Amino acid sequence: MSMLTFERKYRVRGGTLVGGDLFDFWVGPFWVGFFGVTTLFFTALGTALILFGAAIGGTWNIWLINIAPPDISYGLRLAPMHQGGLWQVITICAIGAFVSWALRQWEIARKLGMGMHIPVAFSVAIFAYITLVVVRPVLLGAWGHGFPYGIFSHLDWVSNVGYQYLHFHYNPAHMLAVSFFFTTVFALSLHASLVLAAINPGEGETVKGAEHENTFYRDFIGYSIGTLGIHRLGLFVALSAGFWSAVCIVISGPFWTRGWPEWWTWWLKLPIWR
Ligand code: 07D
Ligand code: 07D
Repeated sequence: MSMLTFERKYRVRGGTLVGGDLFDFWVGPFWVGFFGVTTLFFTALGTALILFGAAIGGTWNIWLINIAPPDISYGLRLAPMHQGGLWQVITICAIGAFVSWALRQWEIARKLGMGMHIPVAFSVAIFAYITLVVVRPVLLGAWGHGFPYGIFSHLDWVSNVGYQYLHFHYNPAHMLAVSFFFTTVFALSLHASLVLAAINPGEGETVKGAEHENTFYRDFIGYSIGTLGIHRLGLFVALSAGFWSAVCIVISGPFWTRGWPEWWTWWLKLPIWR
């Protein structure tokens, strides 16, 4: 595979957290690293186990393949392979692969002398996943509270768990998470349209830069957050969405067992109404 001209400059040793020089090399465009090897290991094993689960699950329909967690009666014990044990090992593989991936990002960022924003951002997604399949099940006392691995079956889980709390939209942390998701899309659409408007104008027009971008917003609403600022804001709203998602599900069950609409009765009980 051909190498881009600038790539050679950055293909230097160092920055590894584990393994020293051992895995400090490239295969084609990919840097390998110790955590590249562990990612590959966990991904291959996890995928093979999903295929095994599909083979014994009675359908090869991609939408219907389902690998369910153990029955609640197993509590926090290991279950037999065919009764949820497979889900437990796949969960270990998934966590192994995601964490390895984040550590690989960490090593590459170190190698290039960059900030740790990328692994930190990905860690928030991993945090949400671990909250769903480890933290909440442990707090509730059974692995059976994790979500099943299947395209449609995991949707059923979200719907069922949502209705267990009557009306999940009344969960205040879910409100925050949803609002942050919407804000993220809003921020990206404003940012992307502004950048395209400046650097990709009609044919024959001069390409514009940050000055035009900032001036557009100053003329328009009297304020421009700036080129660096919009990315800070974007990362903040995106990570907040993931963070409040994790909060909204971990409080459902371990800390609030009734319907979410009922949580709002604190408002009616305020002394100011008496
Ligand atoms: C676009 C980056 C690329 C990633 C993609 C996902 C697999 C799974 C597994 C056959 C934005 C690749 C998918 C490797 C194959 C098997 C066994 C990211 C992009 C394209 N969900 N979810 C989807 C996952 C949860 C929910 C689609 C994963 C929670 C709802 C895809 C996880 C809850 C809807 C998918 C996870 C939940 C979906 C598109 C892990 C709350 C949809 C995802 C590891 C968070 C949508 C049929 C996407 C859909 C959808 C994957 C967890 C809710 C299959 C890997 C339990 C309501 N989820 N999901 O574009 O169409 O993400 O479902 O936590 O409506 Mg989900
Ligand atoms: C967990 C994914 C982690 C992914 C990782 C990486 C690979 C590799 C490889 C592509 C967190 C995986 C990578 C596999 C792929 C290649 C090559 C992301 C995760 C580590 N809800 N709700 C949320 C909305 C309702 C309910 C979150 C909206 C109903 C429950 C978000 C609506 C009821 C749970 C959200 C709505 C209900 C949620 C999800 C609207 C059902 C959760 C985002 C408009 C009747 C979940 C932590 C998220 C949660 C969650 C949005 C409706 C129930 C805020 C917009 C009323 C039970 N909902 N919801 O968490 O918080 O991403 O999970 O109606 O558990 Mg909800």
